[in-house]
Amino acid sequence: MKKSALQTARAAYQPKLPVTLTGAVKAVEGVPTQSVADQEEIKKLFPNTYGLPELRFEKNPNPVVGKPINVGVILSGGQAPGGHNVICGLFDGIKKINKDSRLYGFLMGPGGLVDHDYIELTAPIIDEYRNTGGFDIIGSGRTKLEKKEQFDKGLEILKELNIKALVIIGGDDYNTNAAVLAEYYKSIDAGVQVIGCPKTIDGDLKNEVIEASFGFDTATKVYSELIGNIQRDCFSAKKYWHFIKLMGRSASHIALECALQTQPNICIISEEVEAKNLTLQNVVNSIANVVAQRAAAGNNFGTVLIPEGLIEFIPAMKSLIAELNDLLAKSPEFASLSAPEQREFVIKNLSTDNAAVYQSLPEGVARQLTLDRDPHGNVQVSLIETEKLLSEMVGRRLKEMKKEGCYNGKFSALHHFFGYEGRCAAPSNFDADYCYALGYNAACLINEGVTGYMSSLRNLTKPSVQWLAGGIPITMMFNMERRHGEMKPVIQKALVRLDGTPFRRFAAKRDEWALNTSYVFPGPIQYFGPSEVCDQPTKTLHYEHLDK
Ligand code: FBP
Repeated sequence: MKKSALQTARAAYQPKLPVTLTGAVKAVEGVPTQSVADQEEIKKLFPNTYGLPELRFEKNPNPVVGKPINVGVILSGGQAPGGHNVICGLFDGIKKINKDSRLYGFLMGPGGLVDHDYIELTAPIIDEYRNTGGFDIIGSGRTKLEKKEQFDKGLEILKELNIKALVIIGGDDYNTNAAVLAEYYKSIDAGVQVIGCPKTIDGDLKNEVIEASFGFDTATKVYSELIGNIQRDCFSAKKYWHFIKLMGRSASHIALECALQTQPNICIISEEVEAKNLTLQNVVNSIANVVAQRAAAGNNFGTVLIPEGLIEFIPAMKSLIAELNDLLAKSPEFASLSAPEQREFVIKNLSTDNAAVYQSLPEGVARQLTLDRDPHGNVQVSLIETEKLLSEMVGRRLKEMKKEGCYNGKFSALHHFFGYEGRCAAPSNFDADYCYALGYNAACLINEGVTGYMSSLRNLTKPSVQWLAGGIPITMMFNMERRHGEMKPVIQKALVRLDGTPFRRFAAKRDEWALNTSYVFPGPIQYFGPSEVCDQPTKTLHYEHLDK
């Protein structure tokens, strides 16, 4: 494939490892850990991998030469910038342990393990992908690894290739699967370690011990560039309201980070909508009020950021979606019905309140709510056109306000959805370094012989050489949640904290941003140049560190 000039220049970038990882390391054990909730239940489900200690790496003054080790790697879920560097770091890490170590990549996600689809990742292949965006080196997929038959089938190929450790790069769902797999392989003495790496542009795989998931930094920088460009256009033309939906299936971290970077007129935060028990109409009214106030000052333009997951956080909608999830999970016949029959089926089988909410929605949106769930039972919110739903309803509300004499402006809306534009961007310096170090660190965890751990780097607002490396038992992040109509142990998703500094900074400024036009235009990611332009972490990470 022909390379762009940037790709060629970027291939030469050498990610900066934390100092600790630049030589031989030894692991120092912390105290035994507990899951974040439902401890007794989770302990019972994970008898072999529950309660393990946190691990911190230190330099080892007495290194020993490691034995060659064969490792498998899987990319899973949505693409996130930096995935290739995790694999490059892992490759370099296992080669550093012993030059005869080998790396195998399972193709198109976890399904590749079950179907025995793989390639060996050799140095020439790895070198083609250093510091590039995308997951195309081995592809990704959303197959859920949860059944014993899948684990056993996977084990056949792992044994055949003499693979002693498997690295699963994924979000909360796939790291949940990694922990389940680690427990199973340990319980049958399979001799295969499983290590997870925190990936997702959504930024919702983080907690006290995992500071950030990779990809969030680059993706939010790309979206912020686009929002900035739109704001400059909107400020120049002064005639459109731009409704911009941003990816982030559940949490609003992406929307919040982009708001902090670009200072739009409005940004909705789903977690706040839920906490305040707002209805869809409340949200619409608040947007319409800002539109009216700006119109009164002669400004018939503006920007509204909408998190993709909003719909699931509106309490009435949440209850409707939860009931729909259960109903659809136990109604296989639903898929074969025609569209009108499906509507009738849903209305007939839902509780009265939820059926009323369902019927009150525009038909298109109601239908979008019943589309296929992903393999983890999640509604595919990226298919729901919330930006259009909101602008339509705002338009209607403004007409009423005109009649009431409290609005006298022009409202013309344009719609955007930013998601895929950022998921495969060339990783920022932060993500290039973070991902490479996550992969390299995973190799160190493998060398320690541990299983059921997530690769972890902390102190992320400091230059990468000062990051702290180690491993976190995945079961520590677990709680019990309802999935596909059943209670399951899963990694707790990190939602936007309304008491956290990132949200509080936004909340303190949003009224000013609503009425005054205070747009910021971040411009494109810079890979070369002064550190204050090239190496800044996200504002979210920066403000979260102020909370520590
Ligand atoms: P992950 O949680 O797997 O990282 O996916 C993130 C994401 O980009 C979400 O923001 C989005 O809702 C979803 O993937 C879309 O996935 P797909 O392209 O498979 O429909």
